[in-house]
Amino acid sequence: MRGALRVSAVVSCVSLLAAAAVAAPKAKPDAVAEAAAHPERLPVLEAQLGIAPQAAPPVRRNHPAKVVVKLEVKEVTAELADLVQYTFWTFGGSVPGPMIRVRRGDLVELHLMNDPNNAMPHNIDLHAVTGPGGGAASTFTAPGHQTQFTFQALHEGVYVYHCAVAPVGMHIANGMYGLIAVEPESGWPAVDREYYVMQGEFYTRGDFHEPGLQPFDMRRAIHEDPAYVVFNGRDGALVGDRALPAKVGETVRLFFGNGGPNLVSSFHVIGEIFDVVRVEGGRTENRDVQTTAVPAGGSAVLEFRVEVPGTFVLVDHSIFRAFNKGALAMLKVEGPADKTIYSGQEVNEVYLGEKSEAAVKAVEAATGTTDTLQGRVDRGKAVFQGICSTCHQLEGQGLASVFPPLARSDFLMADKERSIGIVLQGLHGPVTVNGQSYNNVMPPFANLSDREVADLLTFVRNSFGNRGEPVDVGEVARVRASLGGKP
Ligand code: HEC
Ligand SMILES: [Cu+2]
Repeated sequence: MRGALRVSAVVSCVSLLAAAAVAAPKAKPDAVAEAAAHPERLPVLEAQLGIAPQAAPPVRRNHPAKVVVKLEVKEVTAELADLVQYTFWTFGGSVPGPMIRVRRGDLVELHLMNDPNNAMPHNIDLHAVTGPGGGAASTFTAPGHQTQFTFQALHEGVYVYHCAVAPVGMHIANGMYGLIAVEPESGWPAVDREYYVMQGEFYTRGDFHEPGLQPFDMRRAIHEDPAYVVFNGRDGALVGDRALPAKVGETVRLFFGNGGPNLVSSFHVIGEIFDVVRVEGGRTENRDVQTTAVPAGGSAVLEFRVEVPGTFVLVDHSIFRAFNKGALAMLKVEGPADKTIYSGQEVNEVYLGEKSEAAVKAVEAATGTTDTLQGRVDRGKAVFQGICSTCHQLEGQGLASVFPPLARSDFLMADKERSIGIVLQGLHGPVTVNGQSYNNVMPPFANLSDREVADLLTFVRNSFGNRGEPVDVGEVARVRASLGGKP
């Protein structure tokens, strides 16, 4: 509208040539062309890198520049999980490598240094590069050497970079990946917090949480059978004290990358919905998304506002990876509750349904089941097989380092009341069973009736090599009452 008015005013008094110039108001030249016109005149800037989980800061420039990025490759032995060590190959000493952030059109002068203490040659393939090997062809670097090349960031988006020296899969599996973000000329909308999270798998000889220094296992890698699927290079990198912080009302942007080397991530934040997903790290914006697929060697940008306080768990929704391989991180949101958006628990009371004592009695009357010890053990066995055996296994043998055994369990047999409490209340935190430590979560089974719990524990405490007195209904009722539950 304003442009049209100006044109008519100008045409009346100056030459047609000038009118044409005004009619097409001089657009700011495309940043790629602008930088290419006089590359030697570009200001030279040192890149400000982002060390995960902090994202690299926004570029905040309205002109192109030459950005100097220095990455040093380090082979380091560090923790992959508590008590588990691994020799990582890294850009910059950690997994993922530093996040790089430039503006579309920028020239990026990339320096790759290979620490003289390293054993392997390395290079870098940045998916933001247009050119052979994404830079790998120019950066093959032996230990104690450095290489350099320059590329122009032609496309906006968020790109993975990784090492591409043979065996490529092994270099990536050992942790050699990171993200480079190429902002559009005008940048991305401002948000309150930006974080940098990358998923990756680790193929160790030992299974999940098997302690000690674990070597890389090529067979497992070829079979795509990782022991670990983690965020930011370590089981528990972003949980507990290391959770990502935010406050109610803030907007959060996650730069999420998947180093792979093999698996596609089904990235999800439990209890949140992404307002915007920049699909595959490109320009397509999807909205109102629950779970986004991020391929190996790909990325996504997730934006959301946090409306209510609490702990929001970031997972790969291929869910065994989250609970059994480490693909779990936390966002801790503090601030006032909004009971309209989320009420919190409103009801928690006993619901017996068809399991009421009356129903049990009716079944007994009909089937002639009596309260002999054998009758109770048989009923207890049915409950065990229906519920407990899913985790503790059919013979009560448990599952190494995940579910403790009930068979010959010193912990179970040491304290009858405690075992009743465990069934009613569940159990979490570290426990030692037969000399092995476990630190996992057992959910509560308060919905079982007193008689079911009594029968169940009578069975468990007299099976799988255990020997103990029966547990009677009155004992369960007493423990339940002492826990504040309803009779
Ligand atoms: C969803 C999986 C799961 C189910 C189902 C489950 N448990 Fe557990 N149980 C666990 C975990 C995990 C632990 C260890 C918790 C910890 O590390 O603090 C555990 C610990 C225990 C312990 C104490 C440790 C030991 O081995 O003696 C007892 C006793 C026990 N469970 C009994 C039961 C009984 C009886 C049932 C059936 C009602 C049951 N559990 C159902 C997962 C489960
Ligand atoms: Cu490498």
